[in-house]
Amino acid sequence: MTDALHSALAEVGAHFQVEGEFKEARPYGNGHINDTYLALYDSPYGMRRYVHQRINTHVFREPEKVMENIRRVTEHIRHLVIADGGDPAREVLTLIPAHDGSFTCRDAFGQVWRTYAYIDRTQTFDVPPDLHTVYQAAYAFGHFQRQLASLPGPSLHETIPGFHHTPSRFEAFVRAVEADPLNRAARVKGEIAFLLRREADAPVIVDLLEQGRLPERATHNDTKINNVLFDELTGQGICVIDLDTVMPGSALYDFGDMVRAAASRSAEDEPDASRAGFDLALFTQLARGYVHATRDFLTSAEFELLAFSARLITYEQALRFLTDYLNGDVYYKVAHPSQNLDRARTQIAMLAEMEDQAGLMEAIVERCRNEKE
Ligand code: ADP
Ligand code: GN1
Ligand code: MG
Repeated sequence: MTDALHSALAEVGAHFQVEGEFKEARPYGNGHINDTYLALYDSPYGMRRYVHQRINTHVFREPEKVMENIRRVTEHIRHLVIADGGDPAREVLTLIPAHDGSFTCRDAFGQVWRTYAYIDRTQTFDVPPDLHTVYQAAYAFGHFQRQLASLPGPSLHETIPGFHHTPSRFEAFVRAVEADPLNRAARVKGEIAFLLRREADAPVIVDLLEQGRLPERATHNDTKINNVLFDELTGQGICVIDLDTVMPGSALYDFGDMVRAAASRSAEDEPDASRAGFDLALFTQLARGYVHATRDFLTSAEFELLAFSARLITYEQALRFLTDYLNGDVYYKVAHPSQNLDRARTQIAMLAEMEDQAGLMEAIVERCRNEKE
């Protein structure tokens, strides 16, 4: 850890009601938006670990609304876990208050930070190691959805307006193609044409939501597998994390994004697109885990669109990554100039394979609905 990072994080930590004395911190996780650090504190009762996160306020313009959503959601889940005889220290995130009683602080540069208790003896995976883990992740996201189904009103804040409004994502993509500020469009004509051809898919879910034919729910909206903590001993998916985008939406986008992220044959940014693609065996476990956790409360309309939702969100992510590539990498963190293009290409490869296997995907979802756990 550099001296600058050490003192910056020590200063951040001093704002929060942490136990012990700051020892060290290191960057943690692989998020594309916020900056996450694992910090160690020396207390008379042993080492204490906390997660300090700098919230990206270009993306989350109103961090106080993000924090109010997270506070409401974590409190609600904590009550459910306790009522269920579970462990509230492990099955839900614990926000650590600042000394002023709020849940954020600002550092010397005006950046906004929050702190969570670190949940020990857990692990996360960017790429799932086996089918059991995939089943567990899907079950955990389905269970999370069930927990939020009883969240008392009012509706959560919309922390990023139009986050999964696919038609708006399509329009932003078209604007980026037209503006082409870095003259990158000529290099990706095939990808652009592929995405333009699928415009008709974009409004399917938002239209049904608007017509009241799909229910609006409190949803997670960023269901990557690395947003589930797995118990190191049992391998069980015990806690859903990364709650910045919890807001009103469709369960379908959660299922779809989980499939996009976890049923992939490659890393999201695999540079060799020929290695990217969609894995039906992984999809089967995701469908099983999710359906087993949700089958008594999702509507038939939702079940019927589960397989389609995986294609739709993969399409949406391809639009978003290619938009950012064309715009000059202004949204997602990138480690090199073609990373957003690599990400877009893996999504396109997955989407093409999902389209070829659409019938099989539908049949798998249907079988999961009828099978016993
Ligand atoms: P990002 O927005 O950067 O993805 P996350 O909240 O998902 O931020 O955190 C990044 C990573 O840090 C996670 O994938 C997980 O490995 C780890 N992590 C975050 N919070 C905790 C926690 N409370 N306990 C244990 N690990 C955590
Ligand atoms: C971002 O922060 P992270 O890495 O969990 C993005 C998601 C994308 C994802 C793609 C707020 O999530 O929507 O699906 O990257 N989060 C935001 O990997 O835009
Ligand atoms: Mg995350």
